[in-house]
Amino acid sequence: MSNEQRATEAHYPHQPAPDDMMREYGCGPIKFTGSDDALYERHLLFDNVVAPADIGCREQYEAIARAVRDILSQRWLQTEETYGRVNPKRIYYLSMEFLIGRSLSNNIVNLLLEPLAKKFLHEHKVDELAMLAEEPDAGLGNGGLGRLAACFLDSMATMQLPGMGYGLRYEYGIFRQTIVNGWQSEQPDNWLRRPDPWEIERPEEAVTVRFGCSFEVRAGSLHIVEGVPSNLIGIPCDRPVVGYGGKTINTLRLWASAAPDTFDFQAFSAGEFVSALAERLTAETVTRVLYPDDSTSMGQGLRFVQEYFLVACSLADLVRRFRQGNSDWKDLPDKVAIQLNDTHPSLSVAELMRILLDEAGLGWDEAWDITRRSLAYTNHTLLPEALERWPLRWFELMMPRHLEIILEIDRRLGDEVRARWPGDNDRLRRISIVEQGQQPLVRMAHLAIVGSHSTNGVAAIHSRLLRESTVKDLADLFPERFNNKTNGITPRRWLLLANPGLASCITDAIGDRWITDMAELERLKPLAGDRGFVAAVRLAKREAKLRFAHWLKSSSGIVVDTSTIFDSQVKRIHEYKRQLLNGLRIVALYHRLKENPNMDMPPRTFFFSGKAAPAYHVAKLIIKFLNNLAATIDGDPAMRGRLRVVFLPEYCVSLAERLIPASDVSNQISTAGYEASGTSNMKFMMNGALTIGTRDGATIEMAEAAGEENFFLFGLTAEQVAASRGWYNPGWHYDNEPETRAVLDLILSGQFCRYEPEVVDALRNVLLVGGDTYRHLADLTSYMDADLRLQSLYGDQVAWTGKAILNIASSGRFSSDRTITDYANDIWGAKPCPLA
Ligand code: 26V
Repeated sequence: MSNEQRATEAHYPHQPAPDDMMREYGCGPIKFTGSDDALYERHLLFDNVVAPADIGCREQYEAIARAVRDILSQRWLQTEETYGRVNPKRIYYLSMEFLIGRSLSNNIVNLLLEPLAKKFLHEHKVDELAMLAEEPDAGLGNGGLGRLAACFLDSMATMQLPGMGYGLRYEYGIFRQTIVNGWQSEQPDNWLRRPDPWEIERPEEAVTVRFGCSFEVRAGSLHIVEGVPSNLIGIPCDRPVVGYGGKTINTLRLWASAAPDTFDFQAFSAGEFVSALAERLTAETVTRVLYPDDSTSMGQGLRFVQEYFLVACSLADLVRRFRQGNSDWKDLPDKVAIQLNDTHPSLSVAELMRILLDEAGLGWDEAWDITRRSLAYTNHTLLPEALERWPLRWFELMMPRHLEIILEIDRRLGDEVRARWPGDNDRLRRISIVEQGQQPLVRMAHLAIVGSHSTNGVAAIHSRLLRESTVKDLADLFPERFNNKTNGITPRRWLLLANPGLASCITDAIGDRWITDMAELERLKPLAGDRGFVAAVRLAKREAKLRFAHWLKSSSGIVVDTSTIFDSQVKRIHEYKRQLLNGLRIVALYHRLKENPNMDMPPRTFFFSGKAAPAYHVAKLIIKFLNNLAATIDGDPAMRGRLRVVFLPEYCVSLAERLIPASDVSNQISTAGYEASGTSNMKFMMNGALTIGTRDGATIEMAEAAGEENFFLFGLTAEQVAASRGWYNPGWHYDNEPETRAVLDLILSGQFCRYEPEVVDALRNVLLVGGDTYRHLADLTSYMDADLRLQSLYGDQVAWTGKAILNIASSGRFSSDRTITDYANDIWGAKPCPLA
């Protein structure tokens, strides 16, 4: 039996025989088996009209994806039909971002079709990797927040929860990144250039969104035409969300914007016909592109329109669905839970109030009670610059009725504060929804907290800081609303699919129940000292490294040595995430090797990957520095076989799926108190990497679960960072720590930036002159200490792998199934609704 066969059979010991499967999926005459390929061939011929001789990978991909869609479509319909009949409490996850990645292999795995699909591909001589690579990543998100939304959808479907995602169908997802002379360059991500087999457009369920003004696009930006009301149409584009086991298939509904079809072309002359078409284009610009900046919101009117568009379409849609099965508005909170993914959809508070007041005709108190009990809000960041505040003026122009409602909410909030803290005007000012000033602003987090029944952070430390500092006044007023829900990731995509070698190792040891019950992984703990299991896990890591190295070489020509430690940091580039601190560590190691060429140090390969917001200059500078560092080290013969730095362009879900399983070391080194949770930290842990990191976000809970002795923790705590705010001086570290000084001297000498003095100046500014806001220098020494501990442990592969196994075994808590269970029980009050 080949390894491949073993792996797939080990995954799915209960795989039904093909005929059973046809019955189980209710697919009637449709067949998708190794022997009958009618479905595939029909799609090849009829969808693309290609002769067999001219079929390329893209046609193969489309035909296979459509065949898989055929298989799931009846089940998809049955899911919605069941929800309509049973009328359970439904969960609506509203998010401006869903970072989905590819769907074909995920859907095949979740439908338990993998063994059949493999056989089929083999028989049809399909080059599997090339075929799968034809599917573009659906990059409808910036990073953690969007990927979390996608993991949550997977968990809800797998747990048979009646959950639906609502988002926007961006024509252009997160920009594509290339590196030119070390600098990031951005290209548009035209991911829908080719037909997308996963998308079902449903024009019959379109909704109308009303604005108090009109819009026109001039010189590439959206301008408001005051006082002329206008409409936009939201067209649903649905995508299937296949739960593991293929039982429940939920829906992700993405809205595409368009102009209303009522435009009377007859009434216009030929010249105006063209301008009328231009108006259609303006309407379509609303969902044209994802905003690529995840840390500043000010001044982007189009973003504001996008947010309102998402809210208005989604609430109209879910209210319609509610009304189909229910007659009393009072029942809304018992039938509907709306989760707001950050403040981006927090206009929902005002929109739901508007619907209940103006359309349902309820009184304020009843409408307010229903609104609050239906909505819940998740906060994902404490960075003040990322907390949304929108000019009140925009509300006035675009949605005057909503503004009226918000001001009334604010007035009542003020009454409550005055009653509890008479005369405390400072508190009143801090707490109110409208921030007074030259240009009054609406604080969206305040609106979301006041207008919902639950506010949660995404890791214990983050939820505490949120309560104790960021929105302390609101937490004092409504303490019972605040709670924590530590993030999680789906083990289907991030272990079963991304790391088949490790997955089958685990299944061989403890069976396959872990796939849907990650607490099972605890049973691996006793095996951390088992020679056979240690050897199997080592082998799986070696295979994953080889697989990655092979892909890297074939796709980019870069050759890496798999016998070196693969040490990775992959995430958005942000100062607080401190890719620069990692760079300083590498310079320190380089310096040590230069000073002492015979030093005993295990050879390392450092991987970086991540995108910088196009307007975030320091983040782009960090990318440049890392690339320069990579080039200098590459060009130094003395470093050959000892140190290597690789910056992988175009970080995306698919790249993460390749690199994470291959990594030995995970860097989670944010300035403590800044990373709300992190989720790549969990992906690395689940894939058997050891973490070197700070006590921040969910990394704290991961170390607790695995035992601190199985982690490499270092650096200031969040309390120490906060306490040093008044007196921190990076110069002290330069003056008093010889290695810190040597590292900075090397960088400032221009060693890594020859003929680029502006890069050196900018780095000096970030690290020294500008005060080193993110404490790079304060943490460098303890980072180097942790790194030494790590190096020495790596020398003992059995001990290293033992710790990796303890990490894997403790990673069950960080499954998004656990997170979703907690949301369902504590916030939503929702239960599974299995199909008959
Ligand atoms: C803010 C803005 C401002 C307006 C322009 C577009 C935009 C897009 C995103 C954001 C908020 C970003 C917040 C965020 O991504 N937080 C991350 O959430 C992850 C999931 O909870 C968490 O693991 C990360 O630690 C946290 O940084």
